[in-house]
Amino acid sequence: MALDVETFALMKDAVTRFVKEKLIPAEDVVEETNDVPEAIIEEMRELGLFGLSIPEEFGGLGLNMSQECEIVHELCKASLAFRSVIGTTVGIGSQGLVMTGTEAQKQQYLPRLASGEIISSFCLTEPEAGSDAASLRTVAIKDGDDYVLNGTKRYITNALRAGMLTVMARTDPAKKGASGISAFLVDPKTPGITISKADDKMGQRGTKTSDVIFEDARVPASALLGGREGQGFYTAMKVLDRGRLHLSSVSTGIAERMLAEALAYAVERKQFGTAIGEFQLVQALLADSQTELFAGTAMTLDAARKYDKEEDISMLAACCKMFTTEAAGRIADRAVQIHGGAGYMSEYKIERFYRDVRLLRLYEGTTQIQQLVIARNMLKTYAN
Ligand code: COS
Repeated sequence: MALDVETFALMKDAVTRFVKEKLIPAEDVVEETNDVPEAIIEEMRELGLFGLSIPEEFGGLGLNMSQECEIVHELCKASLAFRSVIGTTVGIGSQGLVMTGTEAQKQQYLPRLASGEIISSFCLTEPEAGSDAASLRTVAIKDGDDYVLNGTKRYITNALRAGMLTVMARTDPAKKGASGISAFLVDPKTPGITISKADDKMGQRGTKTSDVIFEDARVPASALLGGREGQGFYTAMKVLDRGRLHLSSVSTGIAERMLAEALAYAVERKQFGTAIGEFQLVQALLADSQTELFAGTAMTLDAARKYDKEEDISMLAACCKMFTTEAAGRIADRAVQIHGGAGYMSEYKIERFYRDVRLLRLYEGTTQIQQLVIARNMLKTYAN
């Protein structure tokens, strides 16, 4: 599944223009209102951005992973709030359905997700189950033709905007680990579901996360993803492998933007009678950032190409996620340093990006979880 080379080039061009002409000029509005303007979301629909990863037969663009990474990189040269609006629908919220959904489930949701008519969210994390995702406590107990859901999900991106939730819940409470978990496609308007107000965060204003609370929420048996119990955790892990490549491109995109801001400042700002970019210590900051940006972009595309060839990329995705998100943190820090005192002032966007990128090292698996995934894979390969 991939868009042909010429159409893809046009698409990428359109996104580059959209970022420059519409998104970057709207960054301050997003910051002030803590929301993305509806007119921009409408333009995202028109550009087909909600359907990037959804197969063409269901109305999406059907990009392969390498193409998705390239588009996401472009999009993330603007504030991360814009990508977040489409992020869950393109990535973790919909891909379980694309990978394992029944034909009827795909027909029910994918065309509306692809057009952006509805947005999806991925409900895995809970108050007591973050890194240890397999310990989740939300239950879905079979009752006649239905399942009854009880539990709380936490920090759920786009739950407030969502028309479909992919919910991981324990269908077999007797099984404590991964094998007792199933996934459900749930309408957030179902009686018994409450979505809390948006969380206050360190950064990434305009993105929306909130709790999703299930109190005897009754869903039909047809909501069970793929029609099979006990598959939810495995599906979530596969979705996260893919999501980690997507997030690596988020990281390289915003890193490129921060470096561009730092370079422009270094050329324009004069001290000791010359542009600070002429000083070798500032050049070292620029060069280190450029090198890490190139490395992160190259490794992500390499892993994405392997994903497209259906190779197992669990370990590589974790390597990419760890390197690119940590590098984005370092690049943000150097960009602030190059800006000097101005880098601490809200008037310059770099302090905002510095706060925004801090989240990258936390969500969809912390750096420490990526290390664990990488080392476990190495040990497994050695043992075999
Ligand atoms: N693809 C498919 N299956 C996978 C998998 C993957 N990438 N990773 C693990 N599994 C399977 C394992 O093979 C194992 O199968 P069995 O039940 O048949 O033995 C099962 O899942 C459990 O795996 P494991 O024993 O490795 O699970 P752990 O509980 O030790 O933890 C980690 C696995 C830590 C990697 C997982 O919980 C994780 O990724 N945590 C972070 C969660 C996260 O990213 N949260 C972000 C919130 S979503 S925005």
